[in-house]
Amino acid sequence: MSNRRSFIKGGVLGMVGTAILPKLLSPKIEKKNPNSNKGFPMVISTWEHGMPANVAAMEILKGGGKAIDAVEAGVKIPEADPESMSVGFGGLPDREGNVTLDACIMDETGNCGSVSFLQHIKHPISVARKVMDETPHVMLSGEGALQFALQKGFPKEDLLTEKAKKRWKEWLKESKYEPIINVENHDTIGLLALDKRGDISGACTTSGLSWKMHGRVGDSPVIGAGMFVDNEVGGCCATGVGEAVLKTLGSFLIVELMRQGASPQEACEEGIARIVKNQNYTDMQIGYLAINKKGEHGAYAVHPWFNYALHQGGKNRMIDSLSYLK
Ligand code: SD4
Repeated sequence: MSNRRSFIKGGVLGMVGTAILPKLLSPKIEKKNPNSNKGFPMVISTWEHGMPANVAAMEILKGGGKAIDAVEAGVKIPEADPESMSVGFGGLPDREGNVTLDACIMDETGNCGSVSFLQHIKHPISVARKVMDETPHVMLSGEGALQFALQKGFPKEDLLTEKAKKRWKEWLKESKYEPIINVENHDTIGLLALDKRGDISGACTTSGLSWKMHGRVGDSPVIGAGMFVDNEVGGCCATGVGEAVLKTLGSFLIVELMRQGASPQEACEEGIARIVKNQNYTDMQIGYLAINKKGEHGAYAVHPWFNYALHQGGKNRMIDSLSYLK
């Protein structure tokens, strides 16, 4: 534990360029990673809604399918589930009662697509996929993203369920906006997959922070913030208060740390260290998941009670993340 703390204090990137890095990132440190299961195919995703998402993604990988198809199929499960109140259909709305969605997807070639501030479409991840596959762009936002989705044949739907509406009405009584510490334990889904070929892809989709300002966009649709993949190195995704992730471009940072030799666990810890260094972290939760090409993974959060689903070695299970605050 003291090693982890001192690692965080020093900061991996602070060492880059000083030639200390290769020593710091020796295999000796990597062995301490409690999460260093190996092997692929694998799927990893945030929170409990990751369990059924992993199953859908693994179905594709087991049949020899591509990671990019697996990540899309996986996150569509919570997107369509009204009980998952922070993703897609049934997501909690903004202050004005609008469900606005953010999503991004990235494949093993570095291709990516994203939608932000999208309304009325149940599967923003599939719209993001179409942005990636069928346009020269990376991001479409708001009205333009909706127009594009409708042109592509996605149905226009009312995504505000009775249950979510009731919660919003309750909130309206006091209209108190505070960053949420994920007390509900079902949040943005970030999902990373490593297929049988050893290729990595990722997806991230959310209705964002509940009661947010209308028009607010979080980290989840921003490539490099909410999710990032570099097939030479690994992938990372984020959950939690998006502003903190955006300020540190967390997923890109973590993948770059792995490129420098950090294990996924070390890289996630440094990602969180960047946040707690400069931001008031006591009232916000952020969690990172990362994988590398070997099928090793890491997870770290500011607060305890971030958990994630790992499907690897024929077993799908929930794991509690390590955290900065104990
Ligand atoms: C956002 N990161 O919009 C998302 C929401 C989330 O825990 O993950 N909340 O900021």
